[in-house]
Amino acid sequence: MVGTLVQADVITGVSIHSFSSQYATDNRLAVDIVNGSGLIDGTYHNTVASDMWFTDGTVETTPTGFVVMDLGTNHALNNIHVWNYNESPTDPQAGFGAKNVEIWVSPDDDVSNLVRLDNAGGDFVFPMATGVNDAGFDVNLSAVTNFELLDDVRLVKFQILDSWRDEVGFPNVNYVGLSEVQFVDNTTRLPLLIVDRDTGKITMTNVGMGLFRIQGYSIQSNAGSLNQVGWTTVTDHYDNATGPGDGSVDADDDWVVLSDSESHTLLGEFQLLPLGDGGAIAPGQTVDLSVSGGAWLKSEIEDLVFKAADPTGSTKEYPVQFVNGPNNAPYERSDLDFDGSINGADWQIFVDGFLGDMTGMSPTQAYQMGDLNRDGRSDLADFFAFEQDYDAANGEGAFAAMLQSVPEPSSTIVAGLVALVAMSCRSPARRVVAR
Ligand SMILES: [Ca+2]
Ligand SMILES: [Ca+2]
Ligand SMILES: [Ca+2]
Ligand SMILES: [Ca+2]
Repeated sequence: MVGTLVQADVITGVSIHSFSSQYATDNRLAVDIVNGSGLIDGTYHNTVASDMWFTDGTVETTPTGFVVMDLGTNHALNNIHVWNYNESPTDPQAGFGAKNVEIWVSPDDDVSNLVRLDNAGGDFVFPMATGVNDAGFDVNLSAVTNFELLDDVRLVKFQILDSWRDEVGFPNVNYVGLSEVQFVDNTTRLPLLIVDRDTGKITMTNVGMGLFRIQGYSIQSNAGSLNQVGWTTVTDHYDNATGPGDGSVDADDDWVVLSDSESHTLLGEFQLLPLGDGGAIAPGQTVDLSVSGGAWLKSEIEDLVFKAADPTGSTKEYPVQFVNGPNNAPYERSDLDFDGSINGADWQIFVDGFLGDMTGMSPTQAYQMGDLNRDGRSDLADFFAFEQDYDAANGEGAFAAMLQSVPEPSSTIVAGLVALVAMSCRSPARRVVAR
C-alpha cells in the first residue's frame, strides 16, 4: 500500500554533453549510456557491445576517461542508477567497466562550473557488471558531504579514474566503458507519514530510494487531533547518540521540541542550535513517533499536514497516509467507540458525555465525548446529529426503535432525550427534513 505512492521518477531527455573518446568503429558510442539502448524491461542491461559506451583507448591513460551528461533542465537529484560496462559473458570484458569514479555536478550547462561531490573524503566505487543481463546499481550518495549540490543539477560528469582491468588480468589496457546511466528526480526522495487508525500510531518512513535528510518537521491538525502525550519525539529519543537519544535519526546533533506542550494542533521539532547538519532517514527506515495510545486522536476527520525541512532550509509538504481502521476507511461521525459501526455502544458514550464540561478540550477531544458538530458543547444539536447519523447507518427510524428498546433509561437526561426523540419522530416538519 505504501509502495503505490512511490513512482520511479526517472529523468528523461538526458543527452551527452561531452566525452573523452568513443569506440566508434562498432558503435560503442557515448550516447548509448543515456538512450535506453540495451535495457530489458527497464531493469536489466544486455551484453551487446553496441548498446554500450566504450572509449577508444587512445586518449585515456590509466584510464582517465570521462563523460558529461546533460539532464536538459535542472533537477534535484535523488538517485543515480548505473549499469557498468557489461560486454561478453565468455571473456572477462566486464572488467573494462568503471571502478573508481569522481562525480562532478554543475547547476548550469557550463563545464567550468562543475564541482566534485565529496564522498566522505573519497570517490565512488562502481561495482563490476556481471557479464550477463545485469541489474546495475544505485550510486550510494548517502555519505556525500556537499549534498546541497544535488539539489540543483544540470550537468553530471563521471571522471573515471580506473577500471576493473587489474582484477580480470588486463593491467595495461586503457579502455573503459559504461552501459547505461539513469537519474532519478528527488520527488521520490520522500518521507511518508503513516497514521494507523486502529492505534493512533504515527510513523515516518522513508519510502524514497535515497537518504532523506531532515533538519526538522511539523505535523498540523486544525481539528485538534494531535496528542502530545502519545508523541515520541526525535528530541531525546532519536537524536544525538551521546544521549539520551540513540542517534538513529541524527547521530551528532541535539534536536529541540518547538511546539507548545499543550497544543493539539501542532507537533514540531527541529535541529536548531548549535546549527548542525540535521539528521537523515535511510531508505526503508521507519521512525516511530508514537508511544502507546498514539499521537493521533481518533475521529472522522483526517486532516494532518506534514512538512519537513532539509538542511538547506527548504521546507516541503509530504504525503500523509491513513491506514487500517475497522473498515479500512475513515471513521464515520458518531462511531464514538471506533469499532466501525454506529450502535447502542456509541449511544452510551454519547449519553455519558451529554452536556459535559469540555473546557480546555480540543475539538477532537470534545468530539470523542459527543460534540459531534465541534462547537465546543455537547447539546441538543449534537443529539440530532447523532440521531441523523444513527438512522443513516441503520435505517430510517432505527434510532427511535433503539431508544424504545432501552428498558429503563439510566438517567433523567436519557429519559428526557427519549421523550424528545419520540416527539421529533411525530413531527411532520422534521420528517420532511429528515428525507
Ligand atoms: Ca545502453
Ligand atoms: Ca547531524
Ligand atoms: Ca461504534
Ligand atoms: Ca456540539
